[in-house]
Order: sequence, then structure tokens, then C-alpha cells
Amino acid sequence: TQGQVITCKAAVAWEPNKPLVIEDVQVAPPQAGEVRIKILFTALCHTDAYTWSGKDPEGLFPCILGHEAAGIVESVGEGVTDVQQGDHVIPCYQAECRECKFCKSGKTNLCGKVRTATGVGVMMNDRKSRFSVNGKPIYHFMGTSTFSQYTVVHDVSVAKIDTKAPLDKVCLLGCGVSTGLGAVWNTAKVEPGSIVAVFGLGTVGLAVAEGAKAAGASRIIGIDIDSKKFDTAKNFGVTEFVNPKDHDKPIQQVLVDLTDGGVDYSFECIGNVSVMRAALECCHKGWGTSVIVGVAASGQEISTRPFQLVTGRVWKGTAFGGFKSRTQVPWLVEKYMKKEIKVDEYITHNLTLGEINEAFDLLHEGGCLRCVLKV
Ligand code: NAD
Ligand code: AHE
Ligand code: ZN
Repeated sequence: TQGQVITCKAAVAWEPNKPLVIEDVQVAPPQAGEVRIKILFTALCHTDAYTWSGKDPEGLFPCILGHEAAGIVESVGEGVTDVQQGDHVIPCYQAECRECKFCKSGKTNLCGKVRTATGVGVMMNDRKSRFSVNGKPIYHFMGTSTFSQYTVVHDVSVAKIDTKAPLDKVCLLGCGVSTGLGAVWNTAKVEPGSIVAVFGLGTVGLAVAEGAKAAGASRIIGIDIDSKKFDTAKNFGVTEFVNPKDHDKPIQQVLVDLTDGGVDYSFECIGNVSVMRAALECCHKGWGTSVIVGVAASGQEISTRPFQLVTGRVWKGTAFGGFKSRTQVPWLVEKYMKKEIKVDEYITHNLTLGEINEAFDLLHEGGCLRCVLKV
């Protein structure tokens, strides 16, 4: 198949909110600096649902969504040296070129090399898509487009992993689990003994709890409007549960009262701007730090009294948990193989690519953390 167009199945989002359609998609060969990957497993993340909903200003249609996956390199374009055919890989929506201003800064995991293309659904080389259906171009998504049997990504967006790692599990390290762990370890840098609040107990929030437990937090308070979340959350390190619906007071006040003045670190893992405000305002005066992880819809804005910051609270955000993708995803896979981090426990459902619309329905039900699709 090297150098040839491959026709395969992919789930195409033709329009916002309209069921995805499994189409025969033509996938062009990788050009210089590109890698074509046979995707074996992909999970769904809430961000896919967000873009599908039409609320993402970077969402372009028709497109092939998906960004939490694992597969095997089918072929590489000219000049690609870091991976070769047969390598087991995780596509990374956050690239790492190691050469750009961002990568060299040592201050961020964001990479500038291909971001102008991935934000508009094309490849950097010719600003075109490698996907088409009967000659009609289909946009890429987040530089990954994993809801397809084959995808083409930039070489700076591929993490090569241990061939012994089970791809049906480690696909989760392509987004949700890594993001939650990294938000705690890299962005907040939670210290032993800290009091932590986690807003939203989906996969990302539970991974925050897991990371906080590993960091030695003394109390991990989980906040969710679905009380059924607490049972599972305990297994990920949540020590106390608060349902805002059980209280008349604003949730920030409830937390301040529970913690003698506020928490040391809070994490918003929902994408709701009023919860983001609460997450900041439940932080302790003088030092409490709040990390925004959730993605909020186009047009939404955050607000608080500047006095909250004047009096020492810190507001931060994180993308992919601050992890340098190509360097650290393989390290996360190794930690999983050594049983130092959970992954299997986040997988509540397994379906096939053909059942992707059912999988999206599941995502909106409380009982689903991650649904892994066999592609
Ligand atoms: P999810 O839908 O599985 O989890 C969200 C949880 O929040 C659910 O348990 C829900 O019951 C709870 N919730 C909803 N409204 C609430 C409220 N008002 N108060 C308290 N709890 C509430 O989603 P997920 O896949 O875990 O992703 C979480 C968020 O993180 C999404 O916005 C996603 O787009 C974002 N995300 C960001 C990054 C990043 O790099 N920054 C990476 C992955 C995901
Ligand atoms: N396109 C959206 C922003 C989406 C967003 O913030 N994405 C996160 C990853 S979410 C993974 O589930 C991220 O890493 N952002 C940094 C980046 O470079 O995109 C919008 O609202 O415009
Ligand atoms: Zn995601």
C-alpha cells in the first residue's frame, strides 16, 4: 500500500450534531514529514462531542473527528526518520517538534510547528487534506482524525511506544488520562499534604484525583452533580464527595467552609465557565491555585473579582496536562506497563467503529467514562 491511496472506512461528521456516517474514505499517501497510521483502537473524549456539537470555533465540516487512539505506522513520507513502518504509535494532538520557539522555551508543552494547519483541518505541506470521499475533501481534526482505519499525521505528532503495550488500553494516554495526571504533576505541581478539589468526575477529573493521590494530597474533594460518580471516584483517590445540588450556598462557600479557608489546588474538568469561577474562588487566600482543564464553548468567558487574584489566588490552564507529547507519552506507557498508573479502570465500554453513534450517546450517560472502539 506504500505510496498508494488507501480506501478504508471512517466515520465522517458531515454536519454539526448530525449522526456520523461510516464512509469509504480515500486516504492519500503521506507527504514529506508525514506519517500514515493504521488506527487499531480509538476512544471518544468529551472534546470530540464538543466539536461535533458545532460549539468549537475551530470545528470545520465535513471532518473526521477523534484524537485518543493507538495504531501502527503503515508508511512514512520523505524525510521521516523518527518512526518507520510497523512501529506502534499514539497520535498526539499536541505536537512536539523540539525546534520551535515554544519547544525550546522550556516553559510550555505547546508546539508551534504545525498548529496553524491543525487548527484549520489541513496538513502543513500544501495546506490540503489527505482525506476525501468521492473526490470531496474531508477536513482533518486536531491533527489526528482517529475515527478512521487510516489517518495521516505530521511526524512531530507521533509518539513511538513499546510494542508490548496493549493498544486497546494505552490509546487512552493520547488524551484524557494523561491530561488529568499532568494537570496535577506538571501544571499545578501539587505537593504532599495538599487539599485538592476536583470539579467534574469524568475521565479527566478522575485522572486528576489519581494524580493528586500519587502526589500525596491529604484530602481530595470530588464535586459532581451526579452523585453516582462518587462510588467509582473513591477507587481513583477521591476522599470526600460534594454534590452542589445538596447545598443552598454557592459551591465555593461550601468548600471554603469545609477546608478552613479554602483548598490549596482546584481543577475544573467540565468546561463550564461558572464552575471555573467557583473553582478559583474556593481556593485559599494567599496561595490557592486553580487549573482550568475543561474546554468551554465559543463565546463563553470567565470572570471573577480581580480582588481574588490580588489576594494571592492563581488562575492557570493546561493543555494535555503540560506533557511534552513525543517525549513523555512513551514514558506514560511505561508507567502503565509497570502498573504505576491506571488505564484499564477508565474503560467502561468497548464497541466498534460502526457503532460510533451509540458510543457518542453513551458519552452523555453518567455510567460511561471511556468507550474504546475497535477500528
Ligand atoms: P466528562 O463529560 O466525562 O466529565 C464531565 C463531568 O462533569 C461529568 O461527570 C459530569 O457529571 C460533571 N458535571 C457536569 N456539569 C457539572 C457541574 N455544573 N458541576 C459539577 N459537575 C458537573 O468529560 P471528560 O472527557 O472527562 O472531559 C472533561 C473536560 O475536559 C471537557 O470539557 C473536555 O473537553 C476537557 N478536556 C480538556 C483537555 C485539555 O487538554 N485541556 C484534555 C481532555 C479533555
Ligand atoms: N478548538 C477549541 C479549543 C480546544 C482545546 O482547548 N483543546 C485542548 C485539548 S482538548 C483535548 O480533549 C488543547 O490542548 N488546547 C491547546 C491547543 O493548542 O489547541 C476552541 O475552543 O477553540
Ligand atoms: Zn480529549
